[in-house]
Amino acid sequence: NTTQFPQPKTYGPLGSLPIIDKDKPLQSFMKLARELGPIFQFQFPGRITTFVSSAALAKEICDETRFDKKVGPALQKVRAFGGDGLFTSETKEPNWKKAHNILLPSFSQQAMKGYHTKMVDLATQLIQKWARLNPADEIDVPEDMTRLTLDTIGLCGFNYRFNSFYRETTHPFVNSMVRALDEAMSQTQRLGIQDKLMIKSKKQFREDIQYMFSLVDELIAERKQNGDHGEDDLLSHMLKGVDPETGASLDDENIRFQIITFLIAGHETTSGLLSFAIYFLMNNRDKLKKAQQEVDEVLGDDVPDYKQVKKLKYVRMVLNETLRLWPTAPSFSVYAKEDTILDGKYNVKKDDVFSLLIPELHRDPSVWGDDVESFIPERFEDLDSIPYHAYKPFGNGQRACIGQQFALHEATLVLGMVLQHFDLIDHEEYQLEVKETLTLKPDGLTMRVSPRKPAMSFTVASSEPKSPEKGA
Ligand code: FDE
Repeated sequence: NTTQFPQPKTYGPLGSLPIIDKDKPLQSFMKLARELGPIFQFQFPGRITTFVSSAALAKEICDETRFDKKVGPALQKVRAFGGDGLFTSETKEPNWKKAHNILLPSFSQQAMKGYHTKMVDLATQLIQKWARLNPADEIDVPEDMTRLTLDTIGLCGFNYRFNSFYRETTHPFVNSMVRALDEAMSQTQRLGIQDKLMIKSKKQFREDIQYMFSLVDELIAERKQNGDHGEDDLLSHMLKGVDPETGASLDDENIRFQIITFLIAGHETTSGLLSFAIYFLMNNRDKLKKAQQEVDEVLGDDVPDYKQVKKLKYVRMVLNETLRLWPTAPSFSVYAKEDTILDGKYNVKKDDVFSLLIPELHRDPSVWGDDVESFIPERFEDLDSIPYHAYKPFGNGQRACIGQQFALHEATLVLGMVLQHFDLIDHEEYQLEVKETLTLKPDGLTMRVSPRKPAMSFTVASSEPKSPEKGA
């Protein structure tokens, strides 16, 4: 039997592309899922993807014996600067497994203890910046969160300080990265002939990639030259690590791709997460109060240590619920390894591609109930009660996010400290607009803060450099 997948209207060689909002493709697909149901086929120019958005179907395409990660057209374009780094490599490329094995220990719980002090350093820079604002000053939330997360992955990963809080505008690396990501996304939406005409964008693309390579290559060269001074960061693991399976280590070109990969993956997604969390808390004052109570009990006036962050259970639940409603990496794709049958009725051919619409999966009423749009962190009180395939903000299986613990520790620390120090003021009655790049962000979210503690009452001793001795 051959049950057909539902499908929207098509327009000749353009397929169904004309019905998609170019600036908000993901939100267009979410809308289609609501019209056509939890599985539908979509005709792009020259290729077909089947979108999936129920827990039952997610369970099937997350079965790694039958499906494997697909590096789709967008990720293909990102390979121009991500190369065969973890995020953009095929599972069967030798460098995927090798780098996965070498880098896994860098993201263990044990490793997080080592990153904690550095994370506090940057969280403190954010708190101090906000503490010094005048009451009427407005904060561009995604912008400051991006400063924070970029600097955090830079410092924990490569002992490099982007010093974004000391800059009026974003670091040139970020400009290049954002422009290159944007161009990669746009290239996938252009038709062949259109794309050939974009000579200027292509030149910019090449220049941006060259700039990213040169900054990163310098970082690698510097570390090699100066030798190791006991740094225990990602870069030192990349340079020294050997794959326990094969005894092989990473070559310089792959290290370059990994660094760029971590800079991209480690900052866009986490800054979006923190920004959405602030949005949800501002709009759910009772949850905000509850989180603040926990923070006051657990942290008091302390600069959080590693163990205290682990005790911020409700803050962690706030982040989980934020990732349910707006998972900042909102979809991933798989291909069928062999012919198979889906849901007992759909014939699937080898290499057929499926994309999971994570925000829709996270709104499956059979799992989450009828109030799927409500922000209720209490859903995550007991993690074991959540069906494994109903919640996928960090992807699936062996190709799931290697940075999950890193991102959650960082975000819990930062949100905890923000709540410890400030009341959040929604001065404009912000209406949510979700902006789409490779990731999601609340577009144009601003707020004001009012300090909950007398100015400068918090200790910054652990991160402030000691002033030099007089006469020394
Ligand atoms: C990954 C990831 C994923 C999957 C994708 C696919 O499948 O395609 C997801 C979904 C994610 N990731 C998500 C997320 C969220 C957040 C917040 C994050 N994420 C964060 C982070 C940080 C860092 C550092 C990272 N992240 C990283 C990463 C990597 C490297 C990857 C790849 C892996 C493999 O091996 O493949 C990912 N991430 Fe994430």
